[in-house]
Amino acid sequence: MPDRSFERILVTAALPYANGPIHIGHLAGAYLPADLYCRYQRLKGRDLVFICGSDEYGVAIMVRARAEGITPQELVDRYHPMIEEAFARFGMSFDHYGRTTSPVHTETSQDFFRRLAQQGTFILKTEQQLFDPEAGLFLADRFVRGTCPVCGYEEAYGDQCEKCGTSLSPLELRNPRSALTDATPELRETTHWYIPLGRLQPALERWIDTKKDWKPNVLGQVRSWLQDGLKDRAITRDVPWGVPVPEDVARQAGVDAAGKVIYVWFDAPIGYISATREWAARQGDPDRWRTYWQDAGTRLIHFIGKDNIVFHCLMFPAMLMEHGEYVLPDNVPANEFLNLEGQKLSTSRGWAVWLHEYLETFPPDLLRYSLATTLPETRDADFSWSDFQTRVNSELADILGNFVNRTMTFAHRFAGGKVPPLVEPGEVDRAVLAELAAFPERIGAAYEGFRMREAVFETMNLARLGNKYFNDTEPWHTRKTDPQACANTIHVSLQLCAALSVLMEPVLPFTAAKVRRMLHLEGIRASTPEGPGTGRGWDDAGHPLLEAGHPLGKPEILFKKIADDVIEAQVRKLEAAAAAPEPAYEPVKETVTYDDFARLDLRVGEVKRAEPVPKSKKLLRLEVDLGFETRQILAGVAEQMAPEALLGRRVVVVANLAPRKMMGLESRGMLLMAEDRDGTLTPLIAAGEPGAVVR
Ligand code: B3M
Ligand code: ZN
Repeated sequence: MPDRSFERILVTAALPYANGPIHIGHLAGAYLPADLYCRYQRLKGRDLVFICGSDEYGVAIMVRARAEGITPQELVDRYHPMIEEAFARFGMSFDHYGRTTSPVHTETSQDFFRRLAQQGTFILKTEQQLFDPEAGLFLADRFVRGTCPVCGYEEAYGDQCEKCGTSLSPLELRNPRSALTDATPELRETTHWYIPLGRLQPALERWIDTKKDWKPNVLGQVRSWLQDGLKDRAITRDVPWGVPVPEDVARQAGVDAAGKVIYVWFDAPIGYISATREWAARQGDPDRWRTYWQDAGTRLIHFIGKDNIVFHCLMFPAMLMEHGEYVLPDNVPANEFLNLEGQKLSTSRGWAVWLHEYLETFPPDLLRYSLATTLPETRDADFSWSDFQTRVNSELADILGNFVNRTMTFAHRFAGGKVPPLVEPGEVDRAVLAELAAFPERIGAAYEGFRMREAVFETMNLARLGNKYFNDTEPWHTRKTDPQACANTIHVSLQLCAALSVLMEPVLPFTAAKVRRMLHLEGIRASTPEGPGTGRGWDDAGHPLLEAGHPLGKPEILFKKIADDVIEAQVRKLEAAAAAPEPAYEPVKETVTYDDFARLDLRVGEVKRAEPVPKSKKLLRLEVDLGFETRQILAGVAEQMAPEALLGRRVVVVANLAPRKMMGLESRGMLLMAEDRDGTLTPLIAAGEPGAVVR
């Protein structure tokens, strides 16, 4: 723990991109450790706000939306609620889960940008950049591919060659081509705002030098960035998806703001601030966010994965420093990566365990526990299904579940379902109670130091202690030979169960609630924002929580053991997803002459209306503007595509196809679509005016 005193804690967990569901890699990197920490701190009685939300801008979102034939907004509208729901079912205890397409976020990031622009932080640079004439877009970041000038790899990205690792700028690529349309890009002039990280480096260095308690893996990366020397970074982009550059700022700079947006890594961390503002407004105290962001008594902590270190340890702090009214992060306990069954996670290869799928089969606590024991805190770690099974069966069931169950069973059979009084406790009884007293602080110190694995191991040690005590005092003998000793064993064991129900709460919140129900233990402070913020909490768990005579509820089984075939099914599912055979390419058809081809009349058309055909599962009814006329066209794609995916799009139409009747409607033409080997359909998006001839 840092020696500086603090009055409140603001915790953030990286905003996940809303371009896919959450998997165990995300959970192990940022979310689970953040949740363990926050639940612990709330039980400690600390004033804490826990913020997260969906990151909805950026190139990754655009590329994914394009691949699915939908708009970026449609994409994030699909994944944001899905992610939020999976997090909730997993027990993530956010005070607020926001999203960066919210109006509050637009305003907050524009205000931030404006303030830095007006005080002269930024530099404006006009440069030649690659422009895709077909898509009508500047090709930022990963939108360009080409040949690496260093190793000759032909699929290098505009910012990096993945073969040799060289970091590149798009202009260095040989034979560049657009990753969107495959067109050869042209050079065009464009102006952008830059944050002068070079100039800010000395201030950042002085600040980083005070961070002696940061994790070595984090400091190592930060030092190496600093050693290489920070480069000024463009913080605006010419893409159609993002927070617009404020018009007044652009006007003052003499730049046309049209089509310019704020770079996603500039707006995303501001998303933490916007979400805190939304939270404050919901609390009915709209200015309260300032206390957490702007009062020096705040301890700000960012939980992230290692790929986000530079942004949270250098870029965002530089922005906050320049703004001047914000606290800076106190710690950034970034984790390394989690592998799966010995291999790197790969969402494209299907080598991942998806949270929403996991939750269909198993309770959340089992994954929370098994992941918490294998978090990649100092180096990459591995999750395997067999390890998951061992953790559940040999630790949760055999140690924790067993201890609680035998205690409850004895209390019902031999103590009348009540807490028996502790009378003339023996040496062993007193020794165990003394040991218990040290647990809250020992486990707490591990949480404070971001050593979550250790914290969880120490928690389980309390259950281990309980089992050992139960075995050593042999209540199954003493109930006949020395009833008072037996009652004392039951009393002390019940106290350990009660303490466990508090101390296990960060990692096993659902199980903890179950144990407290069994014990009829009430008046415990909540580890979530919803429950009571007062009551007995973390430190009280070191002392007996139950009074003699307190009536107990029914014992329930806490953990069911997982059978081998259930685990084997999970492994097979994973392997099947990863080994799905490459489907064959369709063979090329018989050769045709140019004249055969030329008989086809292909035109650009704009889809003016798109709607399902009543009673038809397959058909969409489209009205397509061909310039010289508007046609009704029926497309058999309703099962693969929402009407909105086509609406407003310029597409390629076969204009001289003989009309056909379907479901009593006439179809006059056909849309050209690309069909991937897996059956995915993508409309051929055309440029040019409606009616333009395609040849
Ligand atoms: N969405 C990147 C990621 O998920 C990014 C984090 C933003 S935190 C402000 O890895
Ligand atoms: Zn290379």
